[in-house]
Amino acid sequence: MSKIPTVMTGEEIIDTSFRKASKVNVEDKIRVFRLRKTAAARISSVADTIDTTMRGYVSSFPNFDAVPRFYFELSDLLIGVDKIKNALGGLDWCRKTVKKIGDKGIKQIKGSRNEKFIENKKKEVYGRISSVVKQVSDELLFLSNAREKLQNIPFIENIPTVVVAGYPNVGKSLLVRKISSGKPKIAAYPFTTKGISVGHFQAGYKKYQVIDTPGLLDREFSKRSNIEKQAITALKHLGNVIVFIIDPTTHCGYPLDAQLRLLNAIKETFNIPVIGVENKCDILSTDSGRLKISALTGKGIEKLMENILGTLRG
Ligand SMILES: Nc1nc2c(ncn2[C@@H]2O[C@H](COP(=O)(O)OP(=O)(O)O)[C@@H](O)[C@H]2O)c(=O)[nH]1
Ligand SMILES: [Mg+2]
Repeated sequence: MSKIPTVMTGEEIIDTSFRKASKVNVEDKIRVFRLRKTAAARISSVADTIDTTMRGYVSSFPNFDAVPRFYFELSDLLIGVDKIKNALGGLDWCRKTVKKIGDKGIKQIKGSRNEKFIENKKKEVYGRISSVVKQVSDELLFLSNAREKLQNIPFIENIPTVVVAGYPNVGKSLLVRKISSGKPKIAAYPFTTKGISVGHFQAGYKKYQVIDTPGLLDREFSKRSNIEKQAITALKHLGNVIVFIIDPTTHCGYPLDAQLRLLNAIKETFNIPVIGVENKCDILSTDSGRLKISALTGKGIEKLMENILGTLRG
């Protein structure tokens, strides 16, 4: 997906294209021919600029029929995919209509030797083009806002994905960092002020993705706002396995029973495998029978990875 360029307002598009066209001049020794050719070339320039600009906008927006599901869900939730499609359809209509008006005007001008007619016709065509562009002002404004929002949606790939969940401070970020080969990318997250972090790791020839979604799977569901609930729904389409981290030391600040309740809620909400692990085993190692790791020292991580890969490979 290409970066979406800044979307201009209708007025800006009109100004830019008319200003550019005003610099176009065509020479001819005969005055009326010079005026005629110049008027035609200017109209053609205006129509081309508008056509190119709007085409550029349309092609820079992602093809929502092909984006990863999670991206689609979030776009739909935050902006509305149909609304984007309709607005882009409006731009297509606009550039085609502008082209038609331009072509027709040029034809009429080319058949005339009357200076006054040529000048008036050019003015008329300019006026009609302006009004068509103004008709998509709302769409342009909408797309300009949509662009901002889309750029904040982390682009998550369609590859096997491990979602890391658990209460705050249990060690999620540290684990994501520990098991990612590169540095996890932190992307702005549209639902909370926290960043979502996305890391990758490789096993054999296959690439996997591990993500930490602070603010989403780290609290009881009943306390969720509507938008968070929908974001959690979007997560359902994303993850192939959830690693739920428990901090038995409770240094994280949350009692063990609350952590276990959240674990159960997540198991009930998601119908994908959930692996419950106890972190910070360098401080406290219980006899719970759950997998024990230390994201700090790396202890148990290898075992966890085996477990994750075993689950992903089914
Ligand atoms: N002793 C110890 N501390 C840990 C371990 N994992 C995380 N921590 C610490 O716990 C705190 C919270 O970790 P963080 O990864 O930010 O938790 P998150 O809020 O779940 O992402 C940090 O101070 C970490 O250094 C661990 O295995 N052992
Ligand atoms: Mg964190």
